Amino acid sequence: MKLGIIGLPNSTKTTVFNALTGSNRPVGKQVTGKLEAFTAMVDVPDPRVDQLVALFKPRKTTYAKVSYVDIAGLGKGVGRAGLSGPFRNQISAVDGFVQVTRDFADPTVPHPEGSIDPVRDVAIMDAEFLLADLVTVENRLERLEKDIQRASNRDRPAVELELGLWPRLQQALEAEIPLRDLELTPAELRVTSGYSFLTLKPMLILINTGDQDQNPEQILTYRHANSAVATIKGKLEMEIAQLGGPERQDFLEGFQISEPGLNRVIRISYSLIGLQSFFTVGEDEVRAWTLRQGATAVEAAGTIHSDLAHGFIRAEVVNYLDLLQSGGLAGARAAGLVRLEGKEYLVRDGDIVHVRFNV
Ligand SMILES: Nc1nc2c(ncn2[C@@H]2O[C@H](COP(=O)(O)OP(=O)(O)OP(=O)(O)O)[C@@H](O)[C@H]2O)c(=O)[nH]1
Ligand SMILES: [Mg+2]
Repeated sequence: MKLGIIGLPNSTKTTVFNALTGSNRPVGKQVTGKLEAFTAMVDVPDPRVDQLVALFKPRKTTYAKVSYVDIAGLGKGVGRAGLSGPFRNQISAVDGFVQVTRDFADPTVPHPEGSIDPVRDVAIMDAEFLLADLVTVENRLERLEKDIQRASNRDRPAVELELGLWPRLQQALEAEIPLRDLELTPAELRVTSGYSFLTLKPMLILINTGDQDQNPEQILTYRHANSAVATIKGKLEMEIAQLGGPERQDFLEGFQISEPGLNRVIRISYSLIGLQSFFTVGEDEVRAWTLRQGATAVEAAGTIHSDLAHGFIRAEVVNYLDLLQSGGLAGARAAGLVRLEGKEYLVRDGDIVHVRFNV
């Protein structure tokens, strides 16, 4: 699962990338116009895992993971010009976006628009994405005319569906409504899935407030489906992320920071792209596994190993809080807090799952 970091030139994308991933990419280097993409994987910080580790003292601890890509070279005009091949490839491959925007003044950091205005900056990037999607829709509409004439009776239903769908997408985009705001049926979503629409992907607006503590809602409102707004102190968080383990701990304790602000940002972006975690526990390993929200117990089993899905009998499920409060699995069982669930059980975020299976 991958999130693409986008934003205007010099909007502090690479700084945020370094903060989120602990990487050490050079910042302040203008690379505008040239495509560069760097990917790094990070652990999703999860206090629930830490609590389970304290209880089980396992030999190994594994957190859920998410990747970030620093996609440089995206600026004003890309939508109109059409996204070129390599850009398209980078951008299509992500499951969601982190749009970085600046809300701090610093004369040594020039802004491409000449002033600080996060609302305007977000509107510029959004306009490019809306336009890129509109170009895609219009191309498809043109070809659809020909497909209608050629369609056999068997293909009719599919063509009819598209005939209903594409003009709706066009209208929305022309009205500057991102496609994620539309209520599309599963069948319609399947049709759109081959086109990697940018405005269909989840969007986290991340405002770099420099040294200031600020409420994101006071800077801008962004009321769209599958979207969120958060703030980050970019440079500070980057410096903290680049400290080694013990130094980092000292720093956080020194400033009485309970956890780095970016942990929250990582968690928001993880759930925004439709992911949740379930856990497996034991003396060998405490592990967080990534699962789509709305997935079933047998899908959870398959995430661990395909054998567990094939031979699935039942899943023993207990909420992590119940487990912690009863001091372990034995206690939770004795208290009747461990449930036996079948294949179709919808796994919930924070479930501890133990799969019983046959090989
Ligand atoms: N004062 C201040 N400067 C910052 C902060 N965060 C980043 N910067 C500076 O902003 C400049 C641009 O940062 P980058 O992270 O390179 O921005 P970018 O969006 O990756 O730039 P391009 O990839 O060239 O488009 C650098 O000089 C950073 O040091 C911050 O919180 N406060
Ligand atoms: Mg950069």
